[in-house]
Order: sequence, then C-alpha cells, then structure tokens
Amino acid sequence: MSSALNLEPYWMPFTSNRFFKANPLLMASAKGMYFTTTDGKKILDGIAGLWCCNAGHCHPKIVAAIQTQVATLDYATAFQLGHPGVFELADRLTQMAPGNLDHAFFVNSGSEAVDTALKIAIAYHRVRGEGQRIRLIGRERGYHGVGFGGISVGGMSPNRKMYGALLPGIDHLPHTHDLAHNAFSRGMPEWGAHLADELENIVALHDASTIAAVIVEPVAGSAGVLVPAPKYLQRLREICDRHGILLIFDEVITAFGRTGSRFGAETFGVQPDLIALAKGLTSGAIPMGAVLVDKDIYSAFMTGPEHSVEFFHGYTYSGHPAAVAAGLASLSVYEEEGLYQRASEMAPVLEDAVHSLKGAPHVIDIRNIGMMAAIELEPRPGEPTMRATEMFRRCFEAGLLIRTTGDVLALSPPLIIDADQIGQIVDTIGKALQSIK
Ligand code: PXG
Repeated sequence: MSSALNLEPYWMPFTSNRFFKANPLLMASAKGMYFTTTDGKKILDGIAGLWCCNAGHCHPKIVAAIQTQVATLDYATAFQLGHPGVFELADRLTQMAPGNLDHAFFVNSGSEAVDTALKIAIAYHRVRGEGQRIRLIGRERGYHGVGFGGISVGGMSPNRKMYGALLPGIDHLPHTHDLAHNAFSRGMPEWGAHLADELENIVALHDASTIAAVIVEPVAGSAGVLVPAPKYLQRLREICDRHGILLIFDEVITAFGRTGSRFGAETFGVQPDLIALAKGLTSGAIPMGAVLVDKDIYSAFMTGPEHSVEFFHGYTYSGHPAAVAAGLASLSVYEEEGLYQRASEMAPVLEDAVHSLKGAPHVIDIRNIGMMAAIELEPRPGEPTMRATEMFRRCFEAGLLIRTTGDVLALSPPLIIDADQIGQIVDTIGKALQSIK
C-alpha cells in the first residue's frame, strides 16, 4: 500500500472503519477470477466482487462496450428523452424474463430497484382504485438494500434499529432457516414449506384489502444463503393470488445465473409480479439496477391523457448509457459463454466441495444452491462474529476473498470458476478453520 495515501477522509460503507484503517486491504486490479492487491498479491475471488461480477473481472467485451459508449454518448436524460440502447436492453431483459414481465424500469442499484418496486406496487393498487392497499410484507433476515423502503421490509436488525420509525404499515414473514431441521441440507431443505402459511395469519391480522405486496429474496443472500424448502415460494404465490397481493422477488443476487438459471423465479418455478435486479445485470462493471414489471401492472398505469406522466419516479442516471452498454454486453457474454448452463453444471461441484467441510472445526451448518453457498460457524462464546471475521482475514492472507455475515462464511464465485479453483477455495477455508480457535 502506498504510504502517501490518507485513509481517514473516506467513510467506508458497512465497514469497521477504525480496524480497516489500521489494517487496510487495497485492490489494484482484477482479471477473470483474480484480484491483485496494491502490494502485488493475487487473490482468488470467492464472492464475485460482492455477488455481482458473474462474468469474472474486466471481461474484455464488457470493458470495450463501456469504453466505446462513454466516448460516443456519455449521457442523455431519461426523462422525455432516450437513446437506442436503453430500449434494446429493456427488450432483451423482458424477452428473457419468465412469464409476462414485459416492461423494465431502470435504476442504479439494488436499493433503488427495491424502493422502485415497492412504489410501483403501492401506486398500482391506487391507480386501480384500491388506494387503501398500502401495507408491505417483508421477511425476517431479508436484505433489500438500504433505502428507507428496503430497510423497512428488510429483516436485519442492525440495518434498521438506528433509523427511527421506518415506513409505516410493514409486517414480516418468519425467515426460513432452522438449524434443528435443516442443517447440512444440500440444495433445498426438506423442512419449511409450511412457513409460507404464516402469510395467511398476517393477512388475517391486517385484512387483505390493506396489503399491497409481499417482497422476498428467492434465496436470502446477505443473511447467509438461506434456501427455502421446495413449494415454499409456490405457497406464497398461491396466498398472494388468493388475496390480490402482488409478489415481488428481490433477485438482486439470485438473477443472472446465481441459482443455476437465468432467474431464481425459473429455478423455483414461481412467477412473481415484479422482479428487482442489479449486480449481475452489468456483471458489476457499472452500477445499474432494474425492475421487471408484469404487463398488467404497466397497463394499469397507462391511463389518463396521453401527455401525462404516468409514474412520478425516476433517477438522473436511470438507463445511463454506460450502464446500458455494460448491461447489453453482460447479457451477451452470459449467453455466448453459456454461463447460465455453466452455473448449473458447476453447482454440484461447488456443493460437493463445500459439504466436504462438514466435520471441520466450528462448522455447524453448510448450505448451498446453484453457485451460492454458506458455511455457518458456531459463534465463539461471548464474541459473536469474531470467528468469521478472523476467517475473512486468514483467507485473504492465504489468497482468497470470502464474505462474512455474522458467523457465516458466504461464497458466490464468478460463474466462470473452474473445479480447481473451487478446490482451492475449500482447501483455503479448511486450513483456515484449523488455524483459528
Ligand atoms: N437486494 C438484495 C437481495 C441484495 O443482496 C440489495 C438489494 C441492495 O443492492 P445495492 O446495489 O443497493 O447494494 C442487495 C445488495 C453482503 C451484501 O454482505 C450484500 C449486498 C449488499 C451489501 C452486502 O452479502 N447486497
């Protein structure tokens, strides 16, 4: 690291600033499956940046597309104006999306995608004359970004407790994770479909006529890869249908190959009304998010005088040309390199590899689906999260980037990973587990 660098002014997000600044880790470059640090160390990327660089780092086609775009058209407002690429990206995304998700609204992050989806849901009911449907139902341990909407429906207490009363009219489903029933499940655990039925109790409490939407991640990512039982999501869908409630899938992590197909909705065979996207949409190369919207929801807004604005929402950088270029190139790379297929082929390799850590010190659960996996450690008595924090540093020193949440180690490698590299990840974690107390 350059000693001239002043680390103090930068307030780092979701970071222990004081610890980091005393022990900095700085990346200089990246290519394919690897980062290189500023002191020249090669680091295998076990988490696709942060669940986003699905095509690997600095993919030449994605890089070239962005470079060409910013040199040709750097910016054009998305309000009452457009550029061809953004229409093409909406067309491609809606072509590949399941069911009738025929419209795409562009934003710049997962948090914005979630807040946009929640706003569409509430406004949809209102434009149809059901303006009393204002409640939003999230799930415990859910992560939906850091906007006020997202933290309100989210279910991670540290992300919520400091921020006042949040949005009114929110309720939460129970989370789907239970070590007593599900520890060491491979793929979907057998137990837990009935947890969806709790939605009926929530509906009974508030009355369906007050509820706009339910939002869940098909697989909770940030909370540490919590995979639902088969039929759990179907049951949520059925209950939503019974009561006229919209179902939103937050696929910021699960889309673009992560669960072994293009969308989590496909993997689980459940059709949502809206999908929130980000991360893999541009393979992490440029910030971008999107909301895919069912055609009937879009149509409900397309009323009133033709010159009227139908939805008072949007961002300066909605559909930014550079992000669009990255998005178009990423979708092409995923298709051309068969990365959705590859993810489903490599998933059993990752599954076998991570489950080989069963019996290693401190390991109390291992879970996986597609190209995402988690290894849960028993918290050190009196020092929760410290084991995982030490594991992060040990792995980094040994040349591997993992993500930790609580005492869970999370893995979500780029979809280009090969079997040797999966072996390297698991070897490194196994050795690090032996080395900590
Ligand atoms: N929804 C989901 C499901 C996410 O995983 C967001 C929304 C928000 O996206 P933005 O682009 O606004 O960050 C996310 C983001 C972790 C971790 O440790 C995961 C995310 C963000 C920060 C940390 O796993 N996911």
